Amino acid sequence: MENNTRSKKEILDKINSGYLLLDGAMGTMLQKNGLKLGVPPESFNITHQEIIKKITTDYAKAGALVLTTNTFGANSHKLLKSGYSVKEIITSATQITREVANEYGAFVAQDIGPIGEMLKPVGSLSFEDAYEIIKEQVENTTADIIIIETMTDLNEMRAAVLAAKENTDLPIFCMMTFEQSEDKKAMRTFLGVSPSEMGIVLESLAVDAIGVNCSNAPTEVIEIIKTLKKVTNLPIIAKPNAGLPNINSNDYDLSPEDFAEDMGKLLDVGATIVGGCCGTTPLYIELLKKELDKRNFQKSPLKILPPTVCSSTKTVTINKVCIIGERLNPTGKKLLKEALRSGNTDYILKTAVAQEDAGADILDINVGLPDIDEKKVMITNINALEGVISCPLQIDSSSSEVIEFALRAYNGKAIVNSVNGEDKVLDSILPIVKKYGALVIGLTLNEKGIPPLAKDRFKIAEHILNKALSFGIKKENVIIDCLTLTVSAEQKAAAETVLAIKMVKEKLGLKTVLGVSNISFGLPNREAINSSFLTLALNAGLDLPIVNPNIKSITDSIMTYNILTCKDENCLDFISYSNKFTDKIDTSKNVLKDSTDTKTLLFNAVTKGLKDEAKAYCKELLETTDSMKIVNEILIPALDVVGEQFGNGTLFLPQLLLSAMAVEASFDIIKTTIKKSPSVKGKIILATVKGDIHDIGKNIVKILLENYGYTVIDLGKDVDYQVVLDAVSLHKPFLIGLSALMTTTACNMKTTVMLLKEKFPDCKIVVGGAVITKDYAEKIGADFYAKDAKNTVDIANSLILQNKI
Ligand code: THG
Repeated sequence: MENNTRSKKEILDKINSGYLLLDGAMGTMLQKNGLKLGVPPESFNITHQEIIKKITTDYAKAGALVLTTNTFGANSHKLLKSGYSVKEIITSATQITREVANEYGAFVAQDIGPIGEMLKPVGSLSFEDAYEIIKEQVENTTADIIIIETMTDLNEMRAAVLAAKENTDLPIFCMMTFEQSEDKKAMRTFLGVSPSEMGIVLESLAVDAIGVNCSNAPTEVIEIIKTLKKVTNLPIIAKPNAGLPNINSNDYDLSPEDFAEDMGKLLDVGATIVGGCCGTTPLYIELLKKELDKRNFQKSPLKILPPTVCSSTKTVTINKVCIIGERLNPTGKKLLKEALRSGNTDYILKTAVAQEDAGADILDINVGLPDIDEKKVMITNINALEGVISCPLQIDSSSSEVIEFALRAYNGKAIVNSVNGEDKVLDSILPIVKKYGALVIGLTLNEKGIPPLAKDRFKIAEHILNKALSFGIKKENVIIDCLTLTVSAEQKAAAETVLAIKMVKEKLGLKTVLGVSNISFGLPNREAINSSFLTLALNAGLDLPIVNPNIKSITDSIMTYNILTCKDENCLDFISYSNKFTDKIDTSKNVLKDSTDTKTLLFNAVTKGLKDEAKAYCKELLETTDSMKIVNEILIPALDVVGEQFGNGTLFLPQLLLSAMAVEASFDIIKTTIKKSPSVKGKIILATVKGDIHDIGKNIVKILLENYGYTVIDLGKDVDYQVVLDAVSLHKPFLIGLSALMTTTACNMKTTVMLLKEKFPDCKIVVGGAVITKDYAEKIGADFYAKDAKNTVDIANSLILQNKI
């Protein structure tokens, strides 16, 4: 076969100078062409090549200039039981698409969809596992473009991008799928990623085009395109569905005409690479082509992007003074040193949560100790921190190896703290900063030390900036530290630091950072000195003070500075900050009061997802408090708070799981101390449905039911339909509870309910889990929907009561 790979330059020129039309949905077309449920769509590349060729040809005839291979699920995980290898599927699919592309002058895009198994902490795959799976898909590619689409996990997207970048030279197009939060306020992916974080991280990784696919109808994704347009200069892709599927007709609710017209609205707000996802047949693409032909392409002017950092769920724009928390740094901290050496992650998490709660915008993390495996400890802690806090991180290490691994592991856009002006250091760290698209702090010192005068520190800043630019790092990603000296040793130095900040701001236009607390080493009453120095530095233009945010006077100064300089519009940040703390301040010490009430501490440990803490407080409480009181008055209400935040989109799946694990750990302690009440009430069967490996919710329900006197037969997780049926005929329970945590397995719950009702028409079924709603429960024919564990107990109790009457 002729294999005319097209040049990257040709494709990039094309997307920079005009619209590019993608094709429509392969999946729904295959269903129309006889693909049966349960058969992997990729098998058609071998068994029904003529169908694939026909669909691809129809899209080419409709005008699509990019033809996508039928390889959405062609990874070793999804193909495991298919009998086909990744290589044979991809080779065959690409060959078919290439034949059509050659005939119509189109490009071939190799399609990559989600692996089908979640990454940690929600699932079981590690980042490097995901990388290897995708590497296998791309390493021998003969396509012209790599398309990564329908992703919901930014980390899986990052793994895919790195696999594609490190193993091919092809242009990379990235799309994620968003859904509307329950309160309709924002679009986020299933794992809480908003378009802003997606845009910032993928812009940092320097992919070639980004956007949204699937999700919903064109008009529903307008806001996503607008947000992406704000955070990136990359070409924007829109590949939405033909509306919603119509349950009765197997069609989608937007006509090809309406689809094309609505796509025009996405072109209006800046999308330039367009196509269709579910439900878009060749006719949709043909009409979309007409819409494109009507328009004159206009290239958007390049915007200067504001400096931003982000975690996977929170973006921090450095357009006001932002607080960097200094406390995850072992210097001078005995307890933290011990925690790092002994692997006591909970202590570190607690320190992080306290800083975030106190108002930190970004957290610095430094784990450097002489006798420690710094790389391993850094990564363990980054992963743990990502689960419980949403602040972006600043990675502080003197080892370039640690920095590279940390940036690879970090699911966001981080700051690297720090490089200095020595060429040796700049040459080793800046390429890493560039590769992962991080921000970097440059210290104004070099092999000769810290220059005493501001003008000489300014020269080093200039040198660092020029070096960074020469490595392709964008100016807005360079931050300068004019360096704090200890005032007790160098009394005149403070004024030079302040002057240097002024010069860097005015002449280089760069953001500045400063370790404020260094000023007061060796003197009494340090807070007073820190506070004054902070004020001087802010006045000179300091953007990023590194401070202890738990000292209220310091955080107050920064928050009020933002008001007085009009950076906190309508004082909104200040008001929410102040409201949060009005009743928590210990005025005698002017610090945030650490609650000493064990009940509050346990409650907080659960809502923050701190497992070991929860366990310890639970143990302590059990000495004075009845176990059911702990469950009903602390653990369940804490889970309710977390559940509510999950529902309204302010907290995301990884945190939900951590909180559930904290409750599970508390239950383990409680179980050891109570005599179970004799099981008198009746039997209940519990199962997490087929395909779902998340059984934390179900385990909590089980323990609670047992504590209320029910006999629970626990069938475990990923339970096959037949196993549930057999157990029901054997045990004859009065209630069956089914749980599902993933959207992808909710349909297996439907099948389980259907089969149960078929065989045991009188059985009573209660369903629950993160993705299950009351509507869904009704729709699939369950008898009850339980919004949480306690609710399941209430349902069981009311059934027993009814049976008695
Ligand atoms: N510039 C940049 N990064 C930095 C610094 C800087 N990182 C480290 C440091 N300086 C900023 N961080 C700290 C952290 C702790 C303290 C001061 C600055 C500190 N620690 C107390 C001590 O050592 O006595 C302990 C206080 C406690 O227990 O909380 O003062 O300049 N780019």
